Amino acid sequence: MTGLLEGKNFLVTGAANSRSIAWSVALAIKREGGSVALTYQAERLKRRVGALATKLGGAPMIELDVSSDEAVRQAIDELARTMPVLDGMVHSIAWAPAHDLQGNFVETTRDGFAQANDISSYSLIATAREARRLMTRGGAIVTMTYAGSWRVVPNYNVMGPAKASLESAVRYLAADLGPEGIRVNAISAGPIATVAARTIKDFSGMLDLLESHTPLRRNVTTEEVADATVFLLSDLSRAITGEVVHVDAGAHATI
Ligand code: 0WE
Repeated sequence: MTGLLEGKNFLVTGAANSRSIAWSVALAIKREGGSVALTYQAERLKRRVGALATKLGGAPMIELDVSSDEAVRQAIDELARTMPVLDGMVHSIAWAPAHDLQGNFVETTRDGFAQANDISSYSLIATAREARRLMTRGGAIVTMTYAGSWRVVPNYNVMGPAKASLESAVRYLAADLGPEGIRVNAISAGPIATVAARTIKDFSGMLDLLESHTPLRRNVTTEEVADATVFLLSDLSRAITGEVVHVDAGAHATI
């Protein structure tokens, strides 16, 4: 049995805990025979990500603060020591200040807007620019987005424009990096009760509603998002780039 990602090297960002989408992605890459390096945001998260890296059989761990160009450059330099050639990167990072994820969108703060775009969208550009240096035999970049980019989801607020910006960046990066054999795609996942999401007001009410209104009459799991990510990282998707794939039990078509 050979896996879809046999002999390939991947950088997976955003695995903060065992409920993170990125953690399921790391497990799925490993299952398909790929090698994984994990990033952690800062020293205070190193132990938690370290436990995940151990479960992956001792995956390399790299500190990555996406808010600094210099830190991103250094992180990829460090990655090059264990993975001189990279075949793909998974970007699973988003953040906005909690006060901008509730109330009226019209009250969105200038600073919250800037931070949401910096951490949730510009970070894809910055990491792609540096990762590209190691993607010398081509490869694939996959990021995570959400339908709040194109339809109004109560309380998603400032993250909506940030995800719209991210999806647009996917298309521009796909155009830029396509000639060197690097594909860039996004997965638009349905809502999942990750640690970050569970802090959100009325999140479980949204999951309940979807359960009765999606075509598949259910919500999605991180494992299902991970399997679609494996597809976009693998040669099975070799002619797909600049695309946003919905992994949402069909919600985009009906809700
Ligand atoms: O992109 C997201 C959420 C990302 C996120 C979550 C938090 C919570 C803690 C970004 N920033 C923060 N900042 C915090 O302080 N999702 C797709 C999940 C999500 O978040 C929502 C949703 C859904 C779905 C917020 C409101 C409404 C729906």
